[in-house]
Amino acid sequence: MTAFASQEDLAVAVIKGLAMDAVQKANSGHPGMPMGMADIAVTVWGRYLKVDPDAPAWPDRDRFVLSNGHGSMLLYALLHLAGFPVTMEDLKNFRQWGSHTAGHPEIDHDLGIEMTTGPLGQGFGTGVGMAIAEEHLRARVGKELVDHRTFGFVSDGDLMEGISAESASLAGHLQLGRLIYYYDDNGISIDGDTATTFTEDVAKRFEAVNWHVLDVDGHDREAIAQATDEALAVEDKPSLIICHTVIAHGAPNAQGTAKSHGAPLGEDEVRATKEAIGLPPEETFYAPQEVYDYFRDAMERGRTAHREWEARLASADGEAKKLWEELYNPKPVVLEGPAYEPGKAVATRNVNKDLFPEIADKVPGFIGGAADLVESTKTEIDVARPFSATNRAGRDIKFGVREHAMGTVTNGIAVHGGLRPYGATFFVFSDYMRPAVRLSALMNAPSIWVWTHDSVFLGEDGPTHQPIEHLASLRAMPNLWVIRPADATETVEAWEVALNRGDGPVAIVQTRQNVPVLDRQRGGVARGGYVLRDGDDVVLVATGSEVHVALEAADLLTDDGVAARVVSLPCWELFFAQDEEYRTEVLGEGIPRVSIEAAATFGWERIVGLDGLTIGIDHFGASAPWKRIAEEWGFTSDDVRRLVSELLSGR
Ligand SMILES: Cc1ncc(C[n+]2csc(CCOP(=O)(O)OP(=O)(O)O)c2C)c(N)n1
Ligand SMILES: [Mg+2]
Repeated sequence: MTAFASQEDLAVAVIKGLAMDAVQKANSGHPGMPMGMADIAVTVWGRYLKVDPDAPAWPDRDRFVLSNGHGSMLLYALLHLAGFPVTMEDLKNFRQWGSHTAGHPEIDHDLGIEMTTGPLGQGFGTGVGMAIAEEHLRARVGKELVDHRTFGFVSDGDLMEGISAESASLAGHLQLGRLIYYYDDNGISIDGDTATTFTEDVAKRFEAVNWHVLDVDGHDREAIAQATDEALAVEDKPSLIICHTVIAHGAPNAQGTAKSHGAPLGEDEVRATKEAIGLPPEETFYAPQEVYDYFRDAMERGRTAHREWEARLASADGEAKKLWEELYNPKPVVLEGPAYEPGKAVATRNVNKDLFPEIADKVPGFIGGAADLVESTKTEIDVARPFSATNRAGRDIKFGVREHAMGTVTNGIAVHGGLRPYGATFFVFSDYMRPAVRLSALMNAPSIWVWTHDSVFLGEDGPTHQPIEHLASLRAMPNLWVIRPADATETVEAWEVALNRGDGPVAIVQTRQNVPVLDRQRGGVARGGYVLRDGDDVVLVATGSEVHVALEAADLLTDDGVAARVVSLPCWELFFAQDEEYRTEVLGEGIPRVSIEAAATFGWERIVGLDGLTIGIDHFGASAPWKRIAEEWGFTSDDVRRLVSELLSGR
């Protein structure tokens, strides 16, 4: 075996070997990126990154985001060699059923896997969220306990995706100086040379949005280290280190080719590469003791930092310690809410404004903002003093008109830990956030999505602004709780549910228009649905503003001798999670069911059955005052009364 000039050279070669072998064994995966970024990775992990393999989730660790997550074998190799709980067996089971080493690394803080993507560009934005979380916590708690950086790897694909443009613009504006990204500028993406698709001047683009941009040979570790030192010294701008690299670096025939992006190199090329880079060609998964020793020494930096941090936490002054405890060991949240008079007209979005002072007080980690619609979403903590370059302690984040970034940044804050973030906009624009919402659900991230202007009843803004299929499509997303409260008090409960969910996202969907406050007991939202008014001839199941239509219709139906039950069903996911007894108690047995929701009827047959009646809107909206829309499309109590009578007489 060729002697390596340095331990770093050995580490780079071993990582390349592990990536090649794991992909070869799985007969699937991406060897090109891990080989092309191995020099950068060894520099960052070996010389800078502050993490503790014995305590992967230590809150003050540096964050390492792999936005080009297709290069997952790079991360798994690093985690394994550095002593995180990723075993050699895991590497050998790359991409196999039940292994820790999925094709794309999903979040797993116990293994040292930070949020990584997946859908290109999401990691970029999530890292921005992590950097915001760090700045904010450092301002609130103090740098004795919060003093870490966010490092990320990004690729051509990440930078081509629009979400990175939004996130970069926000990061530059907010002067997130503790964020450092390494751009794998290898000129290759799946379909070939990026000269055919991506010829913009990346350096100029990032400079234009207030980033500190550096340019290095991505295989020159001294140059990478020097650029990192410079990036660390610049505190008022995020840094992008453009690293010129060769994909599949070291593979005699495969390097520099698009083929090496996402397919095994082939036995012959793997052997030839091992020979070329000084690894024993006949060995697979080669990792000599020296390479573990090298990483163990490097990880000592993080272990020591962690020990010192524990000592500082133990001796922290009362105030900082107390806040730390509240942030990291939150107690269940009980919300009182304003005393809303039954019958009073209150748009459910308006509850946000009334309730936020109480939430902000009881949940010190509560932070978030809207995408330039705070006037409409009413999501305000202290908007006059937002989070900014000069006010890191601000708890209102002005996302600007950047819904994609708001989604991914909110996730970054959520998975950073310590904070309870929300992002708010019009419900129809949830489409612009959907990839991030899906990731929040997939990652069990407790992001709170606040979506106002929830139906055609937003009125005059017209069909482009009126959600139709959104409720159905979001209800179809696993692990997302979608709550559409019927009135102000249900909205208070919805917030309580959201703030107490630690293991996944909750969406709160709110009306623009006023709705009367229901005369009812608190409780019910947490069970997903409940009986508002009893009756045994027919069950009217509604959500949000249509609950009131159902109640009025039920009153009218008494004149026809029909006893209609009204069920408010603000959250399907929570309702389906109840035991059968409760569900039957609410929906009754053998009683005809009618659903009323001003949205696509898709899915309601799950509640009302195929012989039930679904009252909804299966076409796009219209621009008009909302009462007129309700009349035109059958959402008045008279309409419902008529339809229910027809249903019952047809039986
Ligand atoms: C949103 C999204 N679109 C498409 C893909 C599929 N995909 C994976 S990697 C990639 C591009 C690869 O080019 P680059 O980012 O430069 O990575 P490299 O080949 O240099 O490692 C694409 C299109 C994806 N993961 N996410
Ligand atoms: Mg590339």
